[in-house]
Amino acid sequence: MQYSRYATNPILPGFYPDPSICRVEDDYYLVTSSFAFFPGVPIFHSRDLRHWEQIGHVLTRSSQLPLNCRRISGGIYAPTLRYHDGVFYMITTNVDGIGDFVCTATDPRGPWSEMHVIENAPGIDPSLFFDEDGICYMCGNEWGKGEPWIWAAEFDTKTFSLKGERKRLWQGALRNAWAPEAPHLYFRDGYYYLMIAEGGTEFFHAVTIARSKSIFGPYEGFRGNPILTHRHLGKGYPISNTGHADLVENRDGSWHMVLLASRPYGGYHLNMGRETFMVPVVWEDGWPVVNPGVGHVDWLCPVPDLEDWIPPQQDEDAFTSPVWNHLGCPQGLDPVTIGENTLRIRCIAPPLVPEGEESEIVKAHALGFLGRRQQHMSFEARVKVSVPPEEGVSCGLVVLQNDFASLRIELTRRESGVEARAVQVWKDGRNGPLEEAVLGLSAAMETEELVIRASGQSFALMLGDWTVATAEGGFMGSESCGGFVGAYIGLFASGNGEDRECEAVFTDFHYTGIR
Ligand code: 6LW
Repeated sequence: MQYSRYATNPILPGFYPDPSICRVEDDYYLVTSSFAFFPGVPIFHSRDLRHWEQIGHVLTRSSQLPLNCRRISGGIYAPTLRYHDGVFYMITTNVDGIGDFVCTATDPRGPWSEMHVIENAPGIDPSLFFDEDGICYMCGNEWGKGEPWIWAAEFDTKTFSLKGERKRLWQGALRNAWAPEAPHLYFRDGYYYLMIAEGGTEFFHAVTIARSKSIFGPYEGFRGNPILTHRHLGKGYPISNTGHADLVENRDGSWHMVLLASRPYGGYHLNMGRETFMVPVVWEDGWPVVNPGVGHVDWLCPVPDLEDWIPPQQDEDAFTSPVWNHLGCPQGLDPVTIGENTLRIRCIAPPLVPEGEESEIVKAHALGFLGRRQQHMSFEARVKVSVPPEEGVSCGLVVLQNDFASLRIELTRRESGVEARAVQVWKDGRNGPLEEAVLGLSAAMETEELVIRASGQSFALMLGDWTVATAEGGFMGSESCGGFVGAYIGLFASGNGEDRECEAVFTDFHYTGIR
């Protein structure tokens, strides 16, 4: 490959799994999963495959994103993004009782349409494919009941419904395949290609492919499958879990693949969850070769010599930046009021972490939380916060993998004054009881600078320059606490069981990542 330019992997660091990409002339667009975070389905733009700008989200209204889930890893699974005849189509699954649906837009920056729910479309990971004659097909997976299959059917883009029967296409390259999912269809040189993921989204993840002369098959699996996996590289390899991929053809006829992978650190700990990576692809004898000459995903990804493009600068520390997310969809009175440099969070009832076994964190919909992804193994996050005058309320800074794994530094108003506490929440094993431990205590002022500093898995929970406690962070890896998300750095306030009118006020937030 003769390229002299490189993109740096991961192209989207932090929890950005299940990427899907499409190109319109010189512009590339990419979406990822978002689970129970709101707004949902972040969307990115690039013109050179090296720099990516988040241009917003697809699901920005509560009507598009009903989240009734009781877990952070519910909600929105794997979206696919496609463009046809002036219209962008985003198809995805809301696993909280909605199923597969499509939203459309003529401008990827929005507005996006309301959701069009698709009847009779089982499974997850739906995908659309527009054939050369303009006919659209939908494919997805059937998994869970009986044998797993990838299916496809003609899809009516006017009524957003399946036309005719669903046909079974392929069961994957592996005998007794585990989790054939993430199907995407492509057409090239007289063949329909069906690319999927197999092996499950963890260590055994892999990308496999089959092809057929006819869209509904029969599909012939590639003898060289899997075309990509890192499972043979062992758990010490710094890029793990490669899978769930999508292909894009560049203007010059070359191809790239975007995919999810994880970066374990400090042991086999995947705190940042699944991130978006990219690799070049060439076609040999009618089949794809991923990263030719290398055979796996690398830190650098050669890209075509596209015109230099610098995305508009965004201040990600400003609370108005699209990097910030709610947890659960705010309904009715939103406790979070966002100004550019000031964030106010009302001290509503639910504590940040549930006391019982069952998660309440997402059920609360309007939890007093706003967060952004942890994107680096080593980082520092700092924020100034003023604790409200009512006794019993808390506010603070948290690194949160899910409601069973977090580290936080918080201020609590007591009768005797303000107390700072460093707290760890964890479960002993995935099914063990929920534990909460106060790692350190300190007297504090009404307004403090809260700091979380991570040097790899060594975390310090601080008041300004004073370390209240330290902790090892490996317990926040998604491989041990389960689920599909990655760590967030969040600001929160709580009435600790009582709805209060008062608000915590946050200013001067700074996140600094150390690569
Ligand atoms: C997604 C599935 C998967 O729907 O994990 O990596 C699921 N693969 O394709 C959640 O991200």
